[in-house]
Order: sequence, then structure tokens, then C-alpha cells
Amino acid sequence: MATDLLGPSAQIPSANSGTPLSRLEIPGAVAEIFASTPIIDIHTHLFAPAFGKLSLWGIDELLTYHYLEAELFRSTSMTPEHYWTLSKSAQAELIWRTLFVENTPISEATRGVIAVLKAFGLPADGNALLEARAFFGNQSFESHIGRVMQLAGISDIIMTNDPLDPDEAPLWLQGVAPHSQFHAVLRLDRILNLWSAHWQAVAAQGYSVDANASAKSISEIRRFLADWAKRMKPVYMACSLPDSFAFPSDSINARLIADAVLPSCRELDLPLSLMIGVRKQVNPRIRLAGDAVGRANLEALENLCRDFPENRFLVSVLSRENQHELCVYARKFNNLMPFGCWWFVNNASIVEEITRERLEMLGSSFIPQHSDARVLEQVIYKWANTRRTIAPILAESYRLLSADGRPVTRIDIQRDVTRLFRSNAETWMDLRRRA
Ligand code: FIX
Ligand code: ZN
Repeated sequence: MATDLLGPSAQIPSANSGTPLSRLEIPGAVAEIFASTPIIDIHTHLFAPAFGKLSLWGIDELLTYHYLEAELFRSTSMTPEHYWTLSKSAQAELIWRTLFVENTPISEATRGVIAVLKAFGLPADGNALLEARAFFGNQSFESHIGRVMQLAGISDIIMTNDPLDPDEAPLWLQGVAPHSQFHAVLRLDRILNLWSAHWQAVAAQGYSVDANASAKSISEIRRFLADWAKRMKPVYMACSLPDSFAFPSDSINARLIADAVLPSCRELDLPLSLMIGVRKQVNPRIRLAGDAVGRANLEALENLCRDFPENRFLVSVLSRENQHELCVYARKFNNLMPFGCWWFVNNASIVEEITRERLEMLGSSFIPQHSDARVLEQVIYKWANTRRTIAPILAESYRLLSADGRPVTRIDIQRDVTRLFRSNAETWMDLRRRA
């Protein structure tokens, strides 16, 4: 298993893998190959063990996930203000009682917790919380990570790392031991979206920048990015952008992207990941759960891909209405890689729709999914859901290909699954960047 995970992603075809599959054999072959191909999870909010308490895991963290907090506030009379005064364990107990006992856990996020309990052979009835706490309390995090990644069928976890985060940045400045399966990403939201609130934090790290992001600031930000790239060895730079994102424009955000971030990405040979369409904090009372979605004008992306052909753009869009446009733009620009069904579109009914049109329009030249996991064990259900939802859609593509006159073999299926969930990512980002 280890060599498969780390070596080139090509799999050794078995004896009969070149034999054409019958229409009835295709779904089983797809499900089997999908289950046995380790996935590279290209976007998460997980941390390697070296980041200590930043790494969230265990039942209380699973229950207080912001997806569940959003659902809690629809089913409880408790105010958010009161909820935030509770301890983590009291919050978890309220969510368990409200969403898993007093109501049936049928939403995608509540079903996820049930699936995690099942994966560890834990009960899911009313008293499950105590038993789950005892179970997770007995795990050593290091070995637990290995088991969770095995259960999820993933080989690599790509983190989200913020050089201005007050808890995380000091750890990097002290020096963080690398981990072979966790890869860093240089996340730039505070710099690109909240410059007025965070330029002083950049200055405090020793870079002479100013509130207007003047020309001097631009070269200093490039120095900042180069220093952090040396420190983190990121596999890409990233930023989420609002639905109002416009490019080109004379906003600080657009200027920093054009004059600092894109040149640095070219110099460092790193893709830039743009996650477009979030409306931050439409309801700040519920904190992380308070973000929403808006349809973006993707002409900004068109301009970026056309005007910066030397840059690679890894893009995910939050609005359902933007998905088709993203697919079409990917047919126009080969420096654009669509990835994932992000956040509010990460529900089976919409993942089906998005994945079907991407297969029809892009073949296997996209990255279908990422987990966006914030709590370690979430990768178990998020990837089980992805395999369950996408395998039949892939199988349908092969049934149609076979019906159209070209037989399909296990070799075909293995090559496509490997490309979709491994080599597209490996080609776009150098996962073994340790020099
Ligand atoms: O910007 C992002 O990376 C988003 O994924 C997060 O901000 C969001 O809170 C989330 O967890 C979505 O699943
Ligand atoms: Zn995310």
C-alpha cells in the first residue's frame, strides 16, 4: 500500500484488466477501483500533529462543526449569544440532543457524524455520546491519523495555512517538522481581502508595507511571500474571494493579485487557488456558520486566465449557478483546473449534477472533489459520500461509451480514476516539494 501511495500514480494492471467489461460488470469494476485508489485531498482545514491544538479531532469537535451549528440554530430556541457562552462539551451535548435525539439526523452533515461512529464500530443511539467520548479519549493522535486516512482511502492531506493567523504563524516561525502526508498551502485571505485590517501584521513581521499597498508594499509583499514559501514549502497559494470579486479593478485586492501574488507564483512555480463566491458573515451572530453564497461574475476569472497565461489557476466556485460557466472557461483555458464541489454545493444532489456536466465537457481533465474537512474524522464520511455519489456517474459514462461502440476495460477505469483523484493534482502541484 505505502509504495502505491508514494510512487508514481500508475497502478499495475491485473491479468484480465485489458478485457472488455460487459454492461453489467462496469458499475462493480468502477466501485472497486474507486475504493482501492488512494485519493489526494487537495483542500482541507486539517493540520499535521506538529500543530498541536490546531488539529481538531474527536466527537466534540465533530458535533460542533459549523455546518451542524447552522442546523442547530434552526431547531433550538437558544440564542447564538447564549450558545457561545457554553463550554465545548456543553455545546456538543446540545447539538447531539437537538439534532440526533430530538430530531432524525437526515441532513448530509448529521449523517456524516453517524457514518463516522459506524466506521469505528460505535453505537449511534441516544447514549452514543458518552461511549464515543471514551473511545476517542483512548486514541493516540499519531496512530489515529493513520487509521483515519486508511478508512477514508486518502494518501495525502493538503492543509490551509495562514501566515497571519495569531495561533498558527508563531509555530511556523519557530519551525514545524514536515509530515510526509500533510502538505502546506499559503493562504492569503487576510492579505488580499482584509488588507486594511491586516497590513500592520505584515509590517510587524518586518516588512515595510503601508495601508495603501503602495509600490514599495508590493515588492515587500513579494519578499513576504518568498520568505513564507521557503518556510512552508507550499504546494499552492490560495484565497477565497467574494461574489463581488472583479478583475481587473483598482481595488487593493486586484492590484495585489496582479502585481505581487501572480508574479510570485510564476517565480515559485506554484498554482494559485481561487475559491470564488462566498458572502462572508451575512449573519455574524453564528460566526463561522454565518457565511453565505452569491453568484459571481466569472468574467474576472476569464480575464485572469487570458491575461496571465503563465499562471496556473486551481478554481472552485461556491454558487450552483456558476458551475456551468466554470466548466466552459476550463474548455477555453488550459491554465484553469476546476476542482471540488465546495461547501454549499457539496451535497449529493448537486455533486451529481456538477460531476456529470464536468465529465461531459472536460472528460477526466478536472479534480472532482476535495473534503474541506475541519475535523480529522470528517474525511471518512466526506470521501465515502464522494465515492458513493461519483462512482455511478462514472459508470454511466462508461456504459454510454460502450453503447456508442468502444469497449471499456479496467485499465481505462483505473487510468481515469487515478487521473481524476491523483495525477491531475500531482501534475499541477509538486507534492514531494521538500528540497
Ligand atoms: O474558505 C474556505 O476555505 C471555506 O472552505 C471555509 O471558510 C468554510 O468555513 C468551510 O469550512 C467550508 O466547508
Ligand atoms: Zn475550505
